[in-house]
Amino acid sequence: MKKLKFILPVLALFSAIITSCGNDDDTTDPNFIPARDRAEELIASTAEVEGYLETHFYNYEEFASPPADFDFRIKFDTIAGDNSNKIPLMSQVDFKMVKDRVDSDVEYKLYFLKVIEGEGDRPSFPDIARITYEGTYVSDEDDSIKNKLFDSSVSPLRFDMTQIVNGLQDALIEFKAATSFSTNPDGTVAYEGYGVGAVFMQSGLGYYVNPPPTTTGGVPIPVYSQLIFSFQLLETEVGDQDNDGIPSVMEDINENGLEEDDNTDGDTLPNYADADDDGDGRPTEDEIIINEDGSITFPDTDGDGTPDHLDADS
Ligand SMILES: [Ca+2]
Ligand SMILES: [Ca+2]
Ligand SMILES: [Ca+2]
Ligand SMILES: [Ca+2]
Repeated sequence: MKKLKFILPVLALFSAIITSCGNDDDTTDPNFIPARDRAEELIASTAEVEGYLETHFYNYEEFASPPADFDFRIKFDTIAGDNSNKIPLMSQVDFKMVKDRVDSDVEYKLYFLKVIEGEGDRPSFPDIARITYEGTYVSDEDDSIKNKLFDSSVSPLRFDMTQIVNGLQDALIEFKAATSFSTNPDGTVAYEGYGVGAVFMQSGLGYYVNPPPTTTGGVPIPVYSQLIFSFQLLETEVGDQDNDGIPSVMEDINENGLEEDDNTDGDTLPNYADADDDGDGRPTEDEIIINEDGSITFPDTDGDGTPDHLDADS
């Protein structure tokens, strides 16, 4: 029985796992250094991630026979000394191929560790997730800063998955949330059946040249750092970021699992963030019909095969 108590959840306002919208191309700055080629960096960063996986292990023995006070959190350590016979992460991870969000020709082998898949609902990529997490970075350039903690929360925080680092978004959809939770008389929340995992991402799926500013007590993250997140996936809700009545997962028009590259009217807002998807001045919510059972009907008034909310002349 996997059960854990948490203090009352709070809303995440400031957290390093939120991606910044930095500008890689400020060529007016005299000190401007062009960002490294993403395809070349892919090779170096993958080697660094794989080097970590070969030389580190996690507390799999604790998960196999949990001590009475076990907190079901993943801990990593180096395979050395007393631990030299431990099974390396490389033998225990899964991987999948995921696309770079900037250069669609670049594809990453994203490694993730599925310790406990979870038994509740599986989030879609643009959903809302409540998680606990620990984020560290790996940097080969300075051994003294290898595997540094930069952000964590043992209290559950609620995140819009479209706003967090891409590699974490890609990993969370491989897990399931808790089956149930209950509030104890002392105000703590107990979850059951939640997912526990980790992801080991190349910098291109993390911050690349735009690490978040240092938060109080945190350490600055070097550019091009590989990131590791371990997490517990506790709750998930369907995301409708633009509140137009269409769940964001249904606004992935090209069905490629990315929310940011679908933009019917070609304005500055992708469809999942655009309350008037075709730019015809009629809000999307007025061009669809939400039925009593929650299903959505998409009228096609002019019968041209394009539903009204994506049709600028209808
Ligand atoms: Ca929407
Ligand atoms: Ca898409
Ligand atoms: Ca929309
Ligand atoms: Ca229309």
